[in-house]
Amino acid sequence: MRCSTQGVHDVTALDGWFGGVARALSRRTSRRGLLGRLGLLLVGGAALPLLPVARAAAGTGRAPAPGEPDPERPEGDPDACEYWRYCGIDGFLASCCGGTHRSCPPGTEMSAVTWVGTCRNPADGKDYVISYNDCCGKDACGRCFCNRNEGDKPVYFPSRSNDINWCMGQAGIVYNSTTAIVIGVATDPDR
Ligand code: ABN
Repeated sequence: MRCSTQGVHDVTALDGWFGGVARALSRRTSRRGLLGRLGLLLVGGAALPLLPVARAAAGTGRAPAPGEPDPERPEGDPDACEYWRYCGIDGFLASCCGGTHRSCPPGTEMSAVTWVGTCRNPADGKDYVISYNDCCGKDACGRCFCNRNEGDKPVYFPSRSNDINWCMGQAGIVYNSTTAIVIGVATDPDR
């Protein structure tokens, strides 16, 4: 039996090593430590809604639907086709072409004749009459084409159609882009 003493030494050393590891582990995973970590997780979870990403949809508890104002910019973005005033538009947004949603780009002239639509402003829930005046006298802008057509009627009903080049009465007949100008609050004819 030559190897028995060696074997006993090995087992004792291994026992000692495992014992040390187990003690270190139990020191690090004490019940108090575990509770502390659980507490940290709970506090961290509760703080998540305070982060900027979660705050974007604050108040409603959800992301804004298309056409609804962004809580960060309730007045809307006049460069975006989804902007509330463009509900009945068919054309290139003047605001993307050097002008604004209310003014024509430099070098163009606003059409005198136009068509009007009615759009709801989601910021106050009111309906507004919008005049879609075309900007005339320069080549088609080609940027930010927007075709929403709410309330649009076929061209044989010209006063209710947005599919008409309203520059036709102007000296510069060439169509460039379109504005969206509020001309008043819409009143309900049934009231
Ligand atoms: N009113 C915008 C427009 C211009 C030219 C042709 C169609 C529509």
